[in-house]
Amino acid sequence: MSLVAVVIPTYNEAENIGRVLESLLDVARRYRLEIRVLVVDDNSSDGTVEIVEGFQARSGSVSMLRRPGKMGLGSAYVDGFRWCLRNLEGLAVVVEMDADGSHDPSQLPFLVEPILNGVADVVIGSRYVAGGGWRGGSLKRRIISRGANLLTRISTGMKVKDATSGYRAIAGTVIEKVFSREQCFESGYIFQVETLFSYHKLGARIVEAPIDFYERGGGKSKLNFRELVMFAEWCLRQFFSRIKTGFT
Ligand SMILES: Nc1nc2c(ncn2[C@@H]2O[C@H](COP(=O)(O)OP(=O)(O)O)[C@@H](O)[C@H]2O)c(=O)[nH]1
Ligand SMILES: [Mg+2]
Repeated sequence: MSLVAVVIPTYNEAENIGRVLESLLDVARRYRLEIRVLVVDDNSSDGTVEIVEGFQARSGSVSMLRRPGKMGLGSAYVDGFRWCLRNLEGLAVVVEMDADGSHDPSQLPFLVEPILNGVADVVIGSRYVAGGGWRGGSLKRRIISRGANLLTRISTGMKVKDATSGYRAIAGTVIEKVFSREQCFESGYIFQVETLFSYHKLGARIVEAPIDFYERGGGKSKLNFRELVMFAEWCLRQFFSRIKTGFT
């Protein structure tokens, strides 16, 4: 069991996806990782699909799951994970990664290694542990990220420093336990925190590895005010349900 699946959701990422796929395949070659990249695209209209198809024609390591319209980051991951469970054999690790150049493919081996070595079940690429950090990015984005992490800590009680990071590796066994059931997950950005909390409650060994987090290459962020409200609502609901159960 050594297959590493990398799931990348895309919505209009034509300016970035080519570079990300190129360097992922290069890193896999250099580190001799058996890799399968799955792009989950929500009917991008900017040429993203055609670029990914170009890679598919050249490499057996790239696949694409196409959905009819923009259905949210979380739901793209759920469909992507279920695709991996159905289609890939020997799935050791699943990596989540953005398509916009914020996550550096050359750091992927450090996220995957602790899982392949059997010392962790979930590895978060973290901006908030020693050695990690923002490389660019506006003050507003940094404040939103810090605020979201603070809310997460208060509402879930998890000690994780970067619970909202979208660059993470998860053991295939954990993915199977959590996503082979017909359970519903949040469709938006809160998915990252919600799923981390599920892994935590399962008793998964969660560790953080430092990453450099870059400003997106080109194109626009899809994080909007509505997503932030949904994030805060989820945290509040979680907080009150923990009060009811006496913070057990
Ligand atoms: N398939 C799909 N991908 C999405 C959706 N929303 C965001 N993404 C992708 O998720 C990743 C993170 O989104 P981004 O806009 O960079 O969020 P930010 O990093 O928080 O600004 C990028 O690769 C986006 O293209 C969606 O509704 N569907
Ligand atoms: Mg981004």
